[in-house]
Amino acid sequence: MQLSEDQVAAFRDVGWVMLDGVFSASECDELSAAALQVLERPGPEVGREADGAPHVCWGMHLFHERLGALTRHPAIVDTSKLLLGNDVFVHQSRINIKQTGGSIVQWHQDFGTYHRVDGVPEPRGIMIAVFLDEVAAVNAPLLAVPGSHREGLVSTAVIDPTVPDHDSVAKYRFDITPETMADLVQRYGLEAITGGAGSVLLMDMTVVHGSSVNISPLRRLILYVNVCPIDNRGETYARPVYYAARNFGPLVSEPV
Ligand SMILES: O=C(O)CCC(=O)C(=O)O
Repeated sequence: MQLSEDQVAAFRDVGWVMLDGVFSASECDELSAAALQVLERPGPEVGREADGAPHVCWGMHLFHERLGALTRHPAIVDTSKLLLGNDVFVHQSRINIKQTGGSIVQWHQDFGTYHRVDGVPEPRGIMIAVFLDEVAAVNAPLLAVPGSHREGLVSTAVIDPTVPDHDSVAKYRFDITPETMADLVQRYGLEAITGGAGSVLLMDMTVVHGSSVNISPLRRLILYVNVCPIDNRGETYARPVYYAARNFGPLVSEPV
């Protein structure tokens, strides 16, 4: 799967590009079924809401063949190789299901944790989001600061031990302070990223993003595959394998 020149230019300029209609309805159903099965795992790889409902599973591609195969889909491999100029490996994957009334995701950069905790040297990598439901303004879309990848690492980010989700999702997340956020939004703006089920978002992993609570009854299931070029590997091995790769083997695209 190839990207047009305009799509490449949008990715470089804005920090992300949306690809519509990549997965069919039946593929979305298949991937959803696999994701829901994996979310039933009892282990520490699953993060939960206060009421115990799962809302994230890290390392999903390690736990289900169908989700492993997703990481070799041309929309993931060919596009990220083109944008990063090298072979790529999966640094981290995750399932994120926004439960109704569940948690928010504070403003952060994925690279913030990958660099500071996992020892990924450079801000080169892509967060790939596969939308399995329609993501609209009403069911807590990703919110992101266009152009914020140009800032590199936002230096004022901190791990906040007082946030309610500190024991799970926020333990390794460097939240961006309100002052920095206000400054970024004033200079760059802020956008909601919406798209139909089956669409794919390619986002520079240095873009500042987050999401608010889903107060709608509408499910919002997204699969994330975060890839880095093979010359930009985590060097600390500080976190379990479901958070940060040990396998740096290049992804090989499997024709669909
Ligand atoms: O899916 C979301 O709402 C946000 C997920 C996210 O930002 C992340 O896992 O890095």
